[in-house]
Amino acid sequence: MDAVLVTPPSEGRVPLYFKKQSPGVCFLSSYLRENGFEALVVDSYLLGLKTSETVERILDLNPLLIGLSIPDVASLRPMMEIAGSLRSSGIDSHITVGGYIPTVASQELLSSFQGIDSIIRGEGEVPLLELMSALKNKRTWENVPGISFPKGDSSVAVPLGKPVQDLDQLPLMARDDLPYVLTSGAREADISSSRGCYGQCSFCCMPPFYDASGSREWRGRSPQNILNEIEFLINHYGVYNFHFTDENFIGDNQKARTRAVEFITLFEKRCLDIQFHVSCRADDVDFELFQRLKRIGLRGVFLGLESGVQSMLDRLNKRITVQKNIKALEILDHLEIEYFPSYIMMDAFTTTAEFSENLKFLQSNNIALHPGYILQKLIVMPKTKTQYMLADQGRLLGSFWEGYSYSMDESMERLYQILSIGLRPLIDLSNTIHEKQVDNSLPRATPLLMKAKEKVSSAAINFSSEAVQYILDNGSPGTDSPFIRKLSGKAGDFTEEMCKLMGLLIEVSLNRTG
Ligand code: B12
Ligand code: SF4
Repeated sequence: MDAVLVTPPSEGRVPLYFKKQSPGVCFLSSYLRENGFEALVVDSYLLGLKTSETVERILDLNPLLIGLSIPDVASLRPMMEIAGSLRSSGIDSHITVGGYIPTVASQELLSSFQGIDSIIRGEGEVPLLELMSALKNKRTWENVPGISFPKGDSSVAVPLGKPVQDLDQLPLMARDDLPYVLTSGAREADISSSRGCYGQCSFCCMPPFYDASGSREWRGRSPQNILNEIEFLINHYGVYNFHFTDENFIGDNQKARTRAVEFITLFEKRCLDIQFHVSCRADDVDFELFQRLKRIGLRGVFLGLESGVQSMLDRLNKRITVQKNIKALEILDHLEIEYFPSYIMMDAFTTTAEFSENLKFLQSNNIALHPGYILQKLIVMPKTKTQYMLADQGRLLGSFWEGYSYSMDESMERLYQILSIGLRPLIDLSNTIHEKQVDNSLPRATPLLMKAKEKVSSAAINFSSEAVQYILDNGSPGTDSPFIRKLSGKAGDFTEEMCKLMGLLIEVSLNRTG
């Protein structure tokens, strides 16, 4: 075997809806294959392999090159263990790492990550192929653009090459694990149709990743190239449900808008019976565009709302107004397109008044959101503007290796504790509904189910509003005070009622399919 590309094992249980292929390593694998090399993905995250099982698989394959993908900080420890075990087993393959973390933090990794030979920064296709060719032909690899490697007490970083401009030049991502996804995982195929993001949101890891990769510019595959992939997936795997994983499926510049319109026109002509989901910013939502997208199969939108409070949107550098967020919601509601908002309820500076305003925004816009979102604290990702801002203000806690954090003001901390206890039953219930939709024991979207979701969401919002009002009026109660017990009791009773309804729904849908 020439190359094995590995995704990190998960330390906890992976929910069904996360059991998907990893587009990054699948692109790398197909790019190497297209250029004449044998390449295989060992997707430990998807297949639920433990660290030791991952190491065994790699050792069995005994490849010339091992590529470890590290998308987030939590994956660092398992990947270090894998590299360490491989080395102590005596394997002499070249071990390289790539992905978001190695790209933005190559220095940190090289100074502490024993056992690896190199890091490939940025988008990996071209440099990985060059590295692979050099190893196979026993040439020097130390001059591959975008590679970093340890040298003596320090390290070398070869300047980046240009990222691939025309994404149509890349082969379609490898689909070896798609049958597993369709039978035992998310039951839909992920498609990556663009790269780059024009946003500058301070909390997001995309700007630092694309900056360190050589270009932030939005680049989209052509509509015909996407259609080819979808037809291939229908014909070979019988899949009709798709999820576009792009940061922004629509994009903001003229080129991107033109692609969206051409995409719609092409799919209108083909009349495929498909369903798909996309992600975008609220200011990408345009009535006419989304009306046409719905007609060709758009069923849901992952919408980057982030907040319903202007002061928070400004702090997050979202560069959008609350009115624009509302407008997007009105359009999607009007078109009856389901949406899943990305929402940040709290950052280091959120006040109880802002939290309360955020809840009112959710309530007044009838946002049926997963109750877990109410506990959504801003996560500090390494090398983001947020990390630097918190450090400047002396508010940053934790470290690169264990993950960063911060403390909020006392009343917000107390509120967070209360809500963590009180919302738990509603969160568990929502997770169960979601899992049952993915494994098909509940229908994906029926009016009754939408109603149930709305009820859960509004119960969670009411519960949270009561808690925040109590704190505003009386100060923070202890976690075992009568007030908290009353609130938890209410949530518990409500959950019981909803569980009965869910049981009924499951029976109805089983009878329908049975
Ligand atoms: C699809 C997706 C998933 C899929 C696939 C995951 C994966 N590893 O690809 C699933 C559903 C499994 C998933 C799960 C999770 N995800 Co996710 N996911 C995404 C999403 C939407 C798209 C990623 C993608 O396909 N990009 C396109 C490909 C082409 O780019 P790429 O993966 O970066 O790969 C390129 C380069 O990085 C490089 N590269 C990557 N790996 C390697 C390896 C080597 C050896 C080399 C040389 C190069 C290289 O080359 C690739 C090709 O050019 C992003 C958000 C986004 N829009 O980017 C979030 C995102 C990556 N996920 C994120 C998170 C937090 C998670 C979870 C922790 C969620 C959770 N709560 O459990 C898990 C962790 C999973 C894991 N350990 O892999 C965060 C990561 C944040 C961070 N950096 O800290 C992101 C950025 C979302 C966000 N904004 O918060 N995710
Ligand atoms: S949050 Fe969305 S719009 Fe903002 S930078 Fe990240 S991907 Fe871009």
